[in-house]
Amino acid sequence: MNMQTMMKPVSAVTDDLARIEVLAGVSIVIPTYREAENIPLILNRIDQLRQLHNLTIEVLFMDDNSGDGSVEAVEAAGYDWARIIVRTQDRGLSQSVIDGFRNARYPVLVCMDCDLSHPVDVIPQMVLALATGQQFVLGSRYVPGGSTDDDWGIFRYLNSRVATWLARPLTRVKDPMSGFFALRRDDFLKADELNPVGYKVALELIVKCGFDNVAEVPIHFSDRALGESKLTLREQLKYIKHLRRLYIHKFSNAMYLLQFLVVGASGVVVNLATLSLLLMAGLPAAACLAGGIATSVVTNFLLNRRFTFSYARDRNIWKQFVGFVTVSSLGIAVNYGVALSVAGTALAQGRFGLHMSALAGIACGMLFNYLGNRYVIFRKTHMR
Ligand SMILES: Nc1nc2c(ncn2[C@@H]2O[C@H](COP(=O)(O)OP(=O)(O)OP(=O)(O)O)[C@@H](O)[C@H]2O)c(=O)[nH]1
Ligand SMILES: [Mg+2]
Repeated sequence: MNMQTMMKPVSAVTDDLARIEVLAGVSIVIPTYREAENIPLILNRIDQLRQLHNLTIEVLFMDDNSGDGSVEAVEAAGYDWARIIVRTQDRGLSQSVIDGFRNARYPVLVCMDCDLSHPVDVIPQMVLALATGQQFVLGSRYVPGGSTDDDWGIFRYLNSRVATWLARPLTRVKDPMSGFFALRRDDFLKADELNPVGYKVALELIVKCGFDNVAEVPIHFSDRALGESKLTLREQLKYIKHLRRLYIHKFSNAMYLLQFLVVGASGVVVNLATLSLLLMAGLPAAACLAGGIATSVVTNFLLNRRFTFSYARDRNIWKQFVGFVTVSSLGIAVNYGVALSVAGTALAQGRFGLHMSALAGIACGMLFNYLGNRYVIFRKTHMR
C-alpha cells in the first residue's frame, strides 16, 4: 500500500501522536561503521524532531567497533536519550540492526542510516501508519512523491532496480531495499528465526514476519555528504545468498524441486560435454554414453548436496552417494539401455547421432523416474 504525504499541520500531527498511547515511545536504531562525522548531525536533526512533536525517543547507535571517535561523538553530544553500543562480534549491518532491536525499550522500532540519506521528519508519519493498522512502514524512494538525488548514475539506478525486481516474488512493495523503516517491537519479537546476510534487513523482516500490510511513505533519498560508503561489490554479492535463503523460507518445497530441476538440467550439459570429449578421445560409443551418464550422476549428486539439499551437508558423503545412486539406478539403467539401442539404429548415423542417442536416453530415464515415483512409490491408494 502506498501512503501519500499527509498534508497536516505540525500541531495536528503532534496531537495525533499524543493520542496513540500504545505506541508511545520510539526506539531509533542506527547501524554505524565509521560515521563519527555524521553522528552529531543526525542527533541534532532527531533532537529537533523530538522537541517539535514532544516525542519520547531513544537512539541506539549500533557500532561495529569503528574506533574513529564515534563513541566520543555520542558522549560529546550529551543527550541522555542517545547511546552507542560497540559490537565486537558477528559484525555486519543487518546483524547490528537486529541486535539493536533486541536492545530497544520502546514499542515502536525505527531503523535508519547514519549518513543523513534518510529524512527524519517522516518518522511521525511512520508511527501514525503503524497506529492505523499497518504492520511495517518503509521510507520509499519508488512510490509517487519519492525521489533520489539527481546524480545517481545509470549503474546505481539499474543496480537498485534489478535488486528490487529479484525480490518481487517475495514481496510486492516498491522499495524493499530501503534501509529506512518502522515496525512494532511486538511483531519483531514474534519473527521467525532471522539470519540475513548483507544489507537488506527490511526485506528479511517483511518475509520472516510474514507482513501483509506494508505501507510506503515517500521519501527523498539524499546522497551521503560525509564519510565513506561501505556498500562494496562483495556486500552486493551477498544479496544473492540472502535471496536464496528467503526463497527457500517462503517457497520451501517448490524451491527444492526447482533447484533439483536446475541441477538436472546442468547434468544434461555435463553428460553431453563428457560424451563429446570421450568421442574425441576415440572411445567406443558404448563407453562414451556410459561415461557421460557416470559423470553427470556425480556432478548431479555434488550439486544437489551443495545446493538443493544443503541442510544435509554435514552428513556422511559416501553414504549419501550410495543412496543417491541406488535411488536413481533404475532410471540410469533405462537411460543407458535406451541410449545404446538408439545408438545402434540408423537414427544415430548423423554427425550428432550419439548425442541424440544420449538425449533420448536422458529423456526416457527421466520419464521412467517420474512415472515410477508417481504411480509406484507415491501412488494414490484407493479405499473402499
Ligand atoms: N554496524 C554496522 N553498520 C554498518 C556496516 N556497514 C554499513 N553500516 C552502516 O549502515 C548504513 C548504510 O551504509 P552505507 O555505507 O551508507 O550504504 P548505502 O547507503 O547503501 O551506500 P552509500 O549511501 O552510497 O554510502 C550507514 O549508517 C553505515 O554506517 C557494518 O558492517 N556494521
Ligand atoms: Mg548510505
